[in-house]
Amino acid sequence: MKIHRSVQRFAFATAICSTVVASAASAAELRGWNIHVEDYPVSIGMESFAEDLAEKTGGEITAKVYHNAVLGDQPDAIEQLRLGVIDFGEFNLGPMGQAVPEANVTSLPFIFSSVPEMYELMDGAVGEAIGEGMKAKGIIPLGWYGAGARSFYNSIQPINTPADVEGMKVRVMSNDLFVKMVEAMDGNATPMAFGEVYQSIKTGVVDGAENNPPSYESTNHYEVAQYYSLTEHLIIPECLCMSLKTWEKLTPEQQEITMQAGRDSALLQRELWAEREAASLEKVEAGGTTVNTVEDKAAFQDAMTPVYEAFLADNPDLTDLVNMIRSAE
Ligand code: BDP
Repeated sequence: MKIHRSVQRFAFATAICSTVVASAASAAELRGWNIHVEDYPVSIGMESFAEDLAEKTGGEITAKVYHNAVLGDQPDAIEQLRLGVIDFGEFNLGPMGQAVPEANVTSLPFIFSSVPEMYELMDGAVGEAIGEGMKAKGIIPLGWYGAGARSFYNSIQPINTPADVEGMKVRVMSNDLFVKMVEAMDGNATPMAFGEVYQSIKTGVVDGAENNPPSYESTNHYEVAQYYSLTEHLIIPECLCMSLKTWEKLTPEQQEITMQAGRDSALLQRELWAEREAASLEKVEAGGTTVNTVEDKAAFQDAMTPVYEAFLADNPDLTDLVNMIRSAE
């Protein structure tokens, strides 16, 4: 019911905006997409963004965050954002890569050497280049959120070498690059919606998946896949973004407030992220997960050579961006 009412309200406000003046945006309650549970660092960041917007615009802009992917799965939500059906959302640059080629560079395995390096580069020229690519596709980045490093987990055995992935059925996010990544280790990759993974592992449709500790924990995947191996093969940034269609309805002053609120919420989220990561690892270990470190990460990095070769052959214009990241100190 609530969703319907706000859709109607939004449609009404949109109609006014297009015929009267930009400030009519104040009549709409913005709809925000989020895939995570309510107490997740991303969710808390988004709620603080919504509160900030309302407060700093004196109630001219109000926003509601819809958690738990109730507004749809991530690839669909990105399309809806571009269409302006969803006003804002927090997205992983993995699924974003389908629409924004520049975002794909961050989905290359081991491209960032650490999470602090990722933040530094995203806050600088790399983030700017990716942001330009997003804008060209109708998406305005407001703040770069963090999602730590993703590692493999499964119900069969600890992973120590790429050969341990051979023949394993692994769920990946929707993006060809992740299929290629798993195939480079002779595993079988299945792209699948986040919300379907628990049941799929439980019923043996897949043997496991890969994600950061907070997502592995918050989804309870650790209950059904009790080997978590710290391969840390992907460090993919996330983005609090607004639809260009919504953005264009804001006054310059409202845009400035929105941008600042987005940046501030990212700083909060990054802080909360570090705490949650430690707490999640503790929780899954207490819940019976065996966590193993991976001594020979270079073996996994070497296995990714064909992924890079294919990517650069398909996207020669992204070579500079890839090199900009790889050459960072
Ligand atoms: C989480 C990301 C979320 C992705 C999810 C996934 O925060 O955006 O949808 O992984 O694996 O870490 O689908």
